[in-house]
Amino acid sequence: MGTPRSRPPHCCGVRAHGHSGQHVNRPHPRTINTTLNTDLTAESFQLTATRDHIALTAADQAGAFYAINALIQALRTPGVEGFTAHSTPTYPTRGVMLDLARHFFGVDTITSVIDVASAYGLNRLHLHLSDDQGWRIEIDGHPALTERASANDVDGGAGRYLTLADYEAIQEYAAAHAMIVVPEIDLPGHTHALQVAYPQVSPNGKPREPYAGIDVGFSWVHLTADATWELLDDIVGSLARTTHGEYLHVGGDEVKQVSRPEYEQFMGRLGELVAAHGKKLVVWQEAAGSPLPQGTQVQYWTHEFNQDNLAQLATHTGVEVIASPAYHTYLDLKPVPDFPLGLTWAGLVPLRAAYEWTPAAAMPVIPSRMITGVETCLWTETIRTPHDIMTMLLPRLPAVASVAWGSPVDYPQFVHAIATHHHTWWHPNGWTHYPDPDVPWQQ
Ligand code: TNX
Repeated sequence: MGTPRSRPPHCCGVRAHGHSGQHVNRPHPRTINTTLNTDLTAESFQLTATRDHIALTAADQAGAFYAINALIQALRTPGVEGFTAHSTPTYPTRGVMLDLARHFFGVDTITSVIDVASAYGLNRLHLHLSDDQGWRIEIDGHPALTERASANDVDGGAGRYLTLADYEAIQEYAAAHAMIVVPEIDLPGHTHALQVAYPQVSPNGKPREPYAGIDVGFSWVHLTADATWELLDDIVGSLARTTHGEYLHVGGDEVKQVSRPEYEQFMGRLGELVAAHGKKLVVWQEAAGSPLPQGTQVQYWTHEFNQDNLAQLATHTGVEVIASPAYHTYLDLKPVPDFPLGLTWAGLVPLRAAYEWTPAAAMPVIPSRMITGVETCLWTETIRTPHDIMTMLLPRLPAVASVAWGSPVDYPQFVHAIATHHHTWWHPNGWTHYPDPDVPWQQ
């Protein structure tokens, strides 16, 4: 039996022993014991296998899911006859964000992202469902939103949107993979598409044409009009009723033409509205400093803006921070300068940068006790196909996931495991990946 080590299921999460030569002599256990132990830390598991016996102990459904993933991974590894593995994630929130607004992707693509993310122990799927280019989710009582504001992508593609049936199917699929869905409606900026459908919520009330470019920061809703708040009440109400999880993300980023006091008042009122509909709030970092309800999660994404409002977080109690620093976690940024896909506004994100970082060091302005999550983001201005998605996610998503789990940091071992254990099951699933030169790919 190997020595127990704290490793996540995704990062070569097993300590193997045994050796079988040419013909793989996989374990043939006679018994399997499974135990639920609710005294263990949430989402954790312990796993031991010998030739005759497998013992699996999990804290909950998520822990059992991760244990079984680790077991399958070990059974796929030639030469392994026995192993032990146990793991507890460092951060309770471990997310992946997919932008459906710049380019729309349907249920099949979203479920394949769930397959990848859940295999690497991520437990949150954040869907960016509205932006200047499109509105991507059906809202009860407002067919105009999806009829008028969803029919284009960046570059003028066909767009489309998730019906409420699609949304329910995605949430059920996510739940079966120990993931929860957090929908995002971005407010008060990034709202050009909303104003195409409802010009009465725009600052000047004038009609608008669909937008297919990639500029940011040029749109915002009228911050105080009754028309704005009546519509937002319906939108938040519909999302709250149809979302299984406890969080709604309401954006708050890149609002450039509005004064800070007006902005903070708007975000405060939006927080109250979300709370009135029974949900907690996630907001981008710009909203820190606004009067936010207890339990709000603030998502950090850039060091390029003034951080004074973030410093105020230290005085808040009951507010948490999710780490999404662009130069480590934005997988829409190119891994190398001449990469055909992706943006470069925050520099490059090579594999090593996605792997070797800590939330505390990446966000020096945030007290580390406030950091409860890590989330990787895939914005889709330049991402047009499911293959593009996988090319950007693999192999960098496993790298960010290992930070979220708090796995032991060993880059040579990580790239070796990607080449030997991981790559072999990406292929049968049809998942493309960037052939990163740091990884000793086989065949
Ligand atoms: C910044 S991150 C944005 C998005 C862009 C992304 C591109 C954030 C809150 N806003 O609108 O799509 O950069 O990397």
